[in-house]
Amino acid sequence: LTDCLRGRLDVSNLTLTLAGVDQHLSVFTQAKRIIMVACGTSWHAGLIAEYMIETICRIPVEVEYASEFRYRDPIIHPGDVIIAISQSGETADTLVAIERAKEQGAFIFGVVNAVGSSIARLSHAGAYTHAGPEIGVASTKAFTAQLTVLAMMALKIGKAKQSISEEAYKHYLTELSQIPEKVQVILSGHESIREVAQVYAEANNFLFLGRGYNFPVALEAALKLKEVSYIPCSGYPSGEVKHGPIALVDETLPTMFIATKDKYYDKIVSNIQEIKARKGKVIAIVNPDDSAIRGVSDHVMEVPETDELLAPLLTVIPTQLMSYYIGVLRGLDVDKPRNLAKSVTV
Ligand code: F1P
Repeated sequence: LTDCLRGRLDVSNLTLTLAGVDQHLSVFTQAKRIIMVACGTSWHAGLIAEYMIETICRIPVEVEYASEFRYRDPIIHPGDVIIAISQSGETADTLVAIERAKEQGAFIFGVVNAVGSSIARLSHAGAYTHAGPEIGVASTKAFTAQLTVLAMMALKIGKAKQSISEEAYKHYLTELSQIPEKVQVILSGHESIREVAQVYAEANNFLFLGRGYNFPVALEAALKLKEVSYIPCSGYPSGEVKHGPIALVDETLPTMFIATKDKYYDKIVSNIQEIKARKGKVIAIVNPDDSAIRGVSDHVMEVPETDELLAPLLTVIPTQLMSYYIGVLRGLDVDKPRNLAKSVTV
């Protein structure tokens, strides 16, 4: 996990990375359906990719936990495209799930970090994420690398399908090329994230909320904190909070809102007010020019502005750093959390 501080996104690698998409472009443009299959952090990347691909390519996407998919009897049509996402490339659940789908005629595309791994070899084609080795068990820079590759895939397919305009395509590319320096800005502000972590290091519970592209980031933030601090925590879409989780809120519960500017901004402000009205503590991830959310939150963490489709690449980083600092402050080995393995091969 300490790799998070050293990790960089190398957008320049993507021409090489996406050769597998170029070679099979018609498979993607003609796909009636894409199914993401993955576990853990990689599954969260799949959820964000669902939003990206449906927005840019207008292809229906389903996102399946491989650990369920392999044990049920899913309907696979020949011509379905399965995107298997895995850092290690060795996760047994994902491997078995794609074996089954392949037998039924699906086209398998692996988005994998480990070169030559089992999932890469079983796939018809793929894109390596080139994140470098993850030192810690909990996945961090692999996640941002997966998102980058999946965003580039969506753009390539959308351009070929003409489901986005040339202007929108260029806009996303420009935004993407600026992500590495924006990541750097967030990393250099890590001291203020540590200060917030210090306030909540002894918390007994944590809630993470987000809407749209930031909803899967809330899920990933909850998973990361759970993995490295053992604090029970959960992530939900912000709009779900009134359907149950609000019962947890009192003055001891910290709630983190992933609340960068998007079309749901006003809704998020009222979600925060609902938590504050029940005396909950609120930490919000916001853009620098934000004022409304800043005014109703106990703490804010800033991330530079980008298009909402790419926001997860930035908003996840303060959540990773907060988990890291809370784990360290609790005296835990954040690189080797108890009961977890880097590759779950059974
Ligand atoms: C999936 C995963 C990781 C998690 C942990 C256990 O691995 O759930 O997301 O951090 O290491 O495995 P992978 O298929 O992406 O290698």
